[in-house]
Amino acid sequence: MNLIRLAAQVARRFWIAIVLVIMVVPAVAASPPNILFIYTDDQAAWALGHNDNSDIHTPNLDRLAAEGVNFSNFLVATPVCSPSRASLLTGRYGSEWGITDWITESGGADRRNEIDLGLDPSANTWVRDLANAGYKTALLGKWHLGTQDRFHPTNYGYQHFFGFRHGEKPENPTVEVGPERRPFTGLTVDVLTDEALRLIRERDTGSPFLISLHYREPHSPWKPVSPEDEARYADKTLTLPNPEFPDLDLERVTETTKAYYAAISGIDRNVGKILDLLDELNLAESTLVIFTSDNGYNIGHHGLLHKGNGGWITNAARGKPISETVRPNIFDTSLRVPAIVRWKGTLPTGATVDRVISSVDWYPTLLAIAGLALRDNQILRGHNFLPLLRGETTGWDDTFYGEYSIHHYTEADLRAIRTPEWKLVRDFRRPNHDELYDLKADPGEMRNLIEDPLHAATVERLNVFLLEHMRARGLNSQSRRLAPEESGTNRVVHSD
Ligand SMILES: [Ca+2]
Repeated sequence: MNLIRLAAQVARRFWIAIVLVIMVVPAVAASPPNILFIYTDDQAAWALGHNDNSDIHTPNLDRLAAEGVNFSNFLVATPVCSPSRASLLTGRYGSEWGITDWITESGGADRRNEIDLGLDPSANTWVRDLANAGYKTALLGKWHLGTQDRFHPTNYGYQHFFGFRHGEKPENPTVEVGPERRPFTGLTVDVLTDEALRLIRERDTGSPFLISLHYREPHSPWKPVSPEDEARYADKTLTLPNPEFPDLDLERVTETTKAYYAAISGIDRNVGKILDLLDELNLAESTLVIFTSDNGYNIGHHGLLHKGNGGWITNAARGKPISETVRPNIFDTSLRVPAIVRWKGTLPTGATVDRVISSVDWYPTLLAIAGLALRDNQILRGHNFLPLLRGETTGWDDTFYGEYSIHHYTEADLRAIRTPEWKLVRDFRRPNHDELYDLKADPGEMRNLIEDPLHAATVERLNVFLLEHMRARGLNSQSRRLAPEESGTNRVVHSD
């Protein structure tokens, strides 16, 4: 009897212990998932089938969205490469690291020499946090946060680098592999995918992996693409965003859009290979797949071609240098990127989240997904959106802050505050270039209301809001870029 009573007591305590453990375990999977972070270059949210584009062929990405959570308002902090990538990795704004425009390898008539500029290697990155927690980490593809050795991706938490420190051609790339720079034959998008497939096949089964797959596509130049991807659009009549825009160069808009779509279909074809392999290896439920990009894009939107440093794609601008036609901007089309998160068996499927998310929100979210805590007193500008991924809808602030201090081609210091109703863009460098958009009545941002006396009080209110937002975070209204006399020297400019 005593033995039976003792056994019952032990069993009761055991179950109580089990219940307590369940209560204190964070609301993530028991073991951290593999993370496949697919990051394209210059990909607008509007250029995907599941985002209501019936012209483009993206069946694999559409499948990913159908099996995961799709964000319809995911914005990047700065609408060009390098500062956006800095915001992704550090959870802070590019200006805080002295990176406000895309980093150039060489100077020129209309751009500065920034070969010695890069992300501060002492910056906290979520990649390093994951590596320290036992993840096997790899970066495949484009880096663009400094070309000098001290800015090498392996100094920021990536254990394996197979890629290029700056841009690369769409075909026959030269890829840095360990100490070598090795020539490859074939399309760059295919070459990077082959390496991702190899890493997944040869993974260390005792550790979770992080593979950051940073495709160079669909960045210009778009061609060559594979014949099958090109053929899809050759004879297709496209729906153009705003063909009535005055003097729009419709021929160029059409040809550019076709090339852009073909490059994205090339990405889609490769994403399909990876999703198939995850299924084949039974890794779909233990691998979180993310698909997103570093900035949005315009092809005829607002009469522009390109991103935050877009230039007029009008007949009058044809043949003119960029410096004469560039239109610095922080339009939603330049900011809004695709964002899909799939975690089979853990997150909802086929869900769409329309809350406003920023690229600075990735850092705390990825740590939460991996079950890791932030450092004490760590400065981060973003917030953990894992609750939104799980379907929770309360407690999220939709205020968005964006910045772009352009200094190649032209100069402007754009700072924006965006609420669900309004967007105010201030240009702290150029007088009379501020903008106000009524996002409810004019989501396409076609009517700048900054001079409308009816909205003077709104401008004033938003301006106070913007300045307070910046002041509270110590953010600058001016760029921290290299002065002209410093170009080409060995100085790295920090924000402190
Ligand atoms: Ca980019």
